[in-house]
Amino acid sequence: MSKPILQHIIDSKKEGKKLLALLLDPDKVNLGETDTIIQKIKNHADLIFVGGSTVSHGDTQKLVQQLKIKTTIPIVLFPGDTSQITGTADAILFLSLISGDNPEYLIKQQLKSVSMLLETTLEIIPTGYILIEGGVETAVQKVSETKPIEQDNIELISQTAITGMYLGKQLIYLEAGSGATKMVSQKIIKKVTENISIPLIVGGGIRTKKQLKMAYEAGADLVVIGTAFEENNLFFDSI
Ligand code: 1GP
Repeated sequence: MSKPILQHIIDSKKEGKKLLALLLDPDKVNLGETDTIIQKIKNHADLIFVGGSTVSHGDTQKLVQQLKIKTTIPIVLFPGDTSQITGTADAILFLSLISGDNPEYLIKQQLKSVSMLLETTLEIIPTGYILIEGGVETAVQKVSETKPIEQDNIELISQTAITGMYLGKQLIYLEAGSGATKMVSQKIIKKVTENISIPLIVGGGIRTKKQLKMAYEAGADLVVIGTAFEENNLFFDSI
């Protein structure tokens, strides 16, 4: 992929091509397994997201370095904390948790990261991150100390997404949380895509081929899969 990653996502949306990202949590990946992981996903995943709510810089850096040696699939940081920033990746989702009111995740972590980012060539992708209730209390809820928006509050979810777009975010990410028992509903995805013109990422609790299809059909441009692959590394073969 020679063009910048955001442009690739925008172009794919225009062409109606749906994208898939594998999320790897450095806490859960054994570095010896990276060859196998790449083998299992290479014909399926368009992007690899790396990040987690609690991982350290060292773990993230080692995993990204290993992946860069083994694959040309772009590596996008999906950091839970500034400490996870490493310049060896290709891009970073510069997240702002716009569904919550915790200044730490709205602006402070971002500000703390700037001196590090200035030292890298990472492509920086401004992303409005919206936490949706996913059936269980997920790590991101605990760490960010913010409440997710209830799934039936579609109007608020939609208006939050529009607010993110008006603030200049280039992507909106609807997140049910890793390991969610309930994915973001089709109704929500549909309503949000109808109201924003920027690409939409959906993740959290998508564990079957049927759910993946449901997310795409409702309008998701990019779907993120983490837990389903952790539990079954043949997951991508089934899609
Ligand atoms: C989490 O959206 C991602 O940030 C993926 O969630 O682990 O439930 O697939 P899962």
